[in-house]
Amino acid sequence: MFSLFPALVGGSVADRSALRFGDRSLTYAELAASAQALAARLDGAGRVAVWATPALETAVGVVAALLAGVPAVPLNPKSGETELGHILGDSAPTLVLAAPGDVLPAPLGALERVDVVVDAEATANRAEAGSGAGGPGGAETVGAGTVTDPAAPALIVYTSGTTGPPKGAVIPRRAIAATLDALADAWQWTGDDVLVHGLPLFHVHGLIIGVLGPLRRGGSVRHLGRFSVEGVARELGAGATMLFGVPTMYHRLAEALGEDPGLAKALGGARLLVSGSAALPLHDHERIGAATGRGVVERYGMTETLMNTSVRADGEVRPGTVGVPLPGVGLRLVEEDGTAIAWYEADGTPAGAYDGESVGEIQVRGPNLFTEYLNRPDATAAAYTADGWFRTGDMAVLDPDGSVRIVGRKATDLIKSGGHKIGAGEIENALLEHPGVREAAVAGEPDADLGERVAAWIVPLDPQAPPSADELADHVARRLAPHKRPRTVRFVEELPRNDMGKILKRELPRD
Ligand code: MCA
Ligand code: AMP
Repeated sequence: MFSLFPALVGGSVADRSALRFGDRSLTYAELAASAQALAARLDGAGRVAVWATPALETAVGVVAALLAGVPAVPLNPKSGETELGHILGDSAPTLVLAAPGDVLPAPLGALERVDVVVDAEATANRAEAGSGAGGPGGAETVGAGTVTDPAAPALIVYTSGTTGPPKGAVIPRRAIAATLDALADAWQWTGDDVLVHGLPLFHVHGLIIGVLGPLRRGGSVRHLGRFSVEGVARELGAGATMLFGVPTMYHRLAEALGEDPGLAKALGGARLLVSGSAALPLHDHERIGAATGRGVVERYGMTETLMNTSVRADGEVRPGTVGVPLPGVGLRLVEEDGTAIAWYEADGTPAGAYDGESVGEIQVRGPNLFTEYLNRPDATAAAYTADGWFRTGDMAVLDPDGSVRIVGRKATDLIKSGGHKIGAGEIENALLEHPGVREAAVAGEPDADLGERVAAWIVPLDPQAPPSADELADHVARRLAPHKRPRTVRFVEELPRNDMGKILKRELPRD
């Protein structure tokens, strides 16, 4: 029997808090009742879109879809019309799940809407009366999460590439279970843990690791709605044991430490502080370590692979490393010509001799991997080597103890800003649609807060009357998403190009 949420259907933690968003919360019994009632409604639906606001309804909607065995497509509620249109056209959902009060934009108007009704009291009563689709300890009826194929698609998460619109990574149920169980092993993560975070719920980090993770363990998650230093301090001071965040969030915590002695105490009292989605800079590691006496554990993953490596809870935190391969994950470093220079079997055994310094691309395989890019067999094939390893595009060296040290990435046209992956090509295309833009180039620039920020170089159609930087930022935010907007815009007379006409991004003028 394959079950994604044994705690949800098992009834052993029925009265424990499962989810809390602001002042609204659900126990496991209440979540089971709400989600199973909705699952009954979704049974037999094709794919379902989820309007993934940082709210209780998103978590309940996704759990319901998983219980019903129906693939869910989380949508960024700030997606602009071009991005939303692409995702809806590509994934072709049959309906959209949203909270009752949510106002959905035009591209969603054509879809049937199903409101996610979360009423703790009503659902608990229904569970008691046995009139729902199955109580927490009851028989596994509609989509109890135990009967479907582990290889069946669970989620389709859109992720940017270097060019073109985002691709839908099809994540099977097996990958979710495998990655969460591997993290449980690495982090000694149990049902007693209470996780706090303020991550968005349309990415792997916030949704799979940060919501489905606690639910698989039978533990609790307290979501802040939106990240704030105060919210983190409050929850860690009130019983939360773990914090998940992107480096930008840890940077903001590090900045606030000087002014807030309570924050250092709260962070110091956590069992585990985990950072991921981008590299946590040494300076922030050091500031947090010095003020709290606690190291920040880094783990390394990707939408397509879920989690690959982590510093273990009982391991040593060494800034700059993302830890060792997780149980079940095979990992190797490969040079440009295809030679593997370091190799870890899925059981953690190192194979072959590594020279201790050569840089190679990280390639992985294991049960944590996605199945395919939806409707993109070409891109799926290109993502794998002939012998079945997934090419991450991340470049790394290994420390003597096998810890992975990421040193860069192959594609210069991928930007990681605030932990969001952003493709330069996608933004260039959006900028070129602006009537005042003749040519556009986009690249990442170092940013103390965001890690990298999106920068654009624009050749205006009319040099005497170029569009304003704000107008271009709004244009991108409206079409794609606010986090993809250029934060720096430079107007130039021409873009540096090679003989083939390709833009030489390294030669773009920087201040
Ligand atoms: C600003 N805003 C605008 C505009 N300018 N809206 C429209 N048009 C504009 N021109 C709005 C934004 O919508 C937002 O609204 C607010 O102003 C601030 O936006 P922004 O500056 O982008 O936000 P920020 O303060 O810089 O956000 C920092 C952040 C955020 C909180 C760290 O970047 C974040 O949540 N990052 C997490 C990304 C993540 O989860 N990555 C995981 C993917 P409002 O105020 O209403 O919000 S990686 C992954 O999943 C893999 C597997 C892994 O390894 O983890
Ligand atoms: P995404 O496609 O949004 O899931 O982002 C995946 C990418 O984030 C990886 O390929 C890495 O480049 C980066 N990443 C994730 N975690 C880490 C980390 N702990 N340190 C450095 N880079 C990371």
